[in-house]
Amino acid sequence: WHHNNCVGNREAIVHLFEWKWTDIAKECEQFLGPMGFCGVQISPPNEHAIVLSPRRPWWESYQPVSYKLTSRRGSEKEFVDMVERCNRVNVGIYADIVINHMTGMGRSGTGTAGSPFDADAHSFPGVPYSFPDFNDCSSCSGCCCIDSWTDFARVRNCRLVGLIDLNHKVTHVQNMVSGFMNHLIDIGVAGFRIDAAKHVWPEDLEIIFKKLNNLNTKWFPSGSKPLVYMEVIDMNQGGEIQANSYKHLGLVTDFRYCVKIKDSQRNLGGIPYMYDAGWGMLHPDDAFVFVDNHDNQRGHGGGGNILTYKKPYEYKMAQAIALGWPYGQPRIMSSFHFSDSEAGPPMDENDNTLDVTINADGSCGNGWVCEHRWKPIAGMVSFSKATSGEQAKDFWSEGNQAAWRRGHKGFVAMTNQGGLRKTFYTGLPSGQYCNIIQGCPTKLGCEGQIVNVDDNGNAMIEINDSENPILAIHIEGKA
Ligand code: ARE
Ligand code: CA
Repeated sequence: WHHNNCVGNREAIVHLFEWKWTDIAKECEQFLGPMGFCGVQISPPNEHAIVLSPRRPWWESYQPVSYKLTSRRGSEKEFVDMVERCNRVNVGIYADIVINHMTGMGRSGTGTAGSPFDADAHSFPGVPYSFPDFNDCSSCSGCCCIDSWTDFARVRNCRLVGLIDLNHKVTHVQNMVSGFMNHLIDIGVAGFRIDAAKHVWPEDLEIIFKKLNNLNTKWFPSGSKPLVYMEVIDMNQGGEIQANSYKHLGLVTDFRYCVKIKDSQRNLGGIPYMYDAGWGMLHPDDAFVFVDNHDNQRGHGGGGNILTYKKPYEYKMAQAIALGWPYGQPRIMSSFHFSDSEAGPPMDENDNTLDVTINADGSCGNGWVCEHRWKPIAGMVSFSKATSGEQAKDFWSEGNQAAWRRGHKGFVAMTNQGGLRKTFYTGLPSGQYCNIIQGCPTKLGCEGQIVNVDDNGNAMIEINDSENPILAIHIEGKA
């Protein structure tokens, strides 16, 4: 449950937040496969509630109604087609799954797949779940909500923001959840993000994970287990549940990394010191890391004060550090533009999610940000693939400038204070390399700056692009 199942040396997983399956299939073929992405984290694939007030917020997807694969993002048929087409171009699908709870109290009606439900009656015939499958309120206070973060029984048995809480000690629940996961595995997914894992007892998750099938051998080596990465928000608040208590079950999100990466972007000399065991951070080998996620980019999930697409200069540099400095399993956020933190994805007057359109310059239209297509970020994804497994060496920093190499596979430099002009040992074989921050080499040649590495592996490194003051070259990016 720790292996990322990436094909070859691919490393980066991109969260195509709220994208439709049809658009993801195209993106795998046209961009993600060729650029060296490992995979896509998709938004929850199963049936969820339809929320009309506020009008179709993004978070309705986190209110399950059944495990039928019809959601706002597409049908089961479209889902299967996406998984096949992405796998065919070596891009895995990592499904975000919501297994801690169903929808919230007060909601009833019909879900996105047409299943009736009534949360107050704990009735979900589409699974089916009924009263005995849920936690009662005996470990909770009057509200039955989570009103203490240090009482582990309340955190795990009571209702997260009013969402009715499944009891994973019930065999039927274990079977429904593992059955849902196995359905996805059999279709061909490579792994899972476990939403709200902190709210499920680790021993119950273990029972569920032990029931999982191996990955589909049409795409994966026989005996492969799905990757699981669990969402556990742990900011080292005294007495709260720790991310470390889930690491035996798979990778675990490290939200402290979001703070650390922001600090190191501000002060580049701090890059090698991001791992702070004293702050209770997960060891990098256990950590699932990101500059921002769909919650904290909009102040949900205890977030805020982190870097997002709204600060492009800082964001691109932080992302270059995240993909250039070896640390954990990296995920890249790909957003839709928002000002209202509740607002759902771009949609038409009938609430249908708009297509992701691609402009002539490779950027996205229709309200989609597509950070993953920003040249410095896409270039660094190719860097992460080319340098996978290589340690960082010869870290150099002076003032607010830094550089390092990745074995003999790649070299990065960046500056936060004007230009940089200096000779470095890059570790690379002699030749001409393309600064992939400005564009990867294509059939037409290198779009940006060319760097000449001499017979001794040295090169004159010059940075004078004030918008993207970063330079990165790697073994798969010869000019
Ligand atoms: C929505 C409404 C609520 C309403 C509820 C039920 O916003 O007002 O009560 O529906 O009707 C997302 C949104 C929620 C949304 C929910 C369901 O963020 O706003 O509620 O979907 O539609 C904790 C959890 C962590 C969780 C965050 C948000 O530990 O697991 O809260 N993150 C995941 C997802 C979210 C998603 C859910 C879980 C629910 O990534 O997108 O919610 O499936 C401290 C603690 C953290 C805590 C944090 C915030 O930092 O240490 O553990 O995170 O505070 O409380
Ligand atoms: Ca729970």
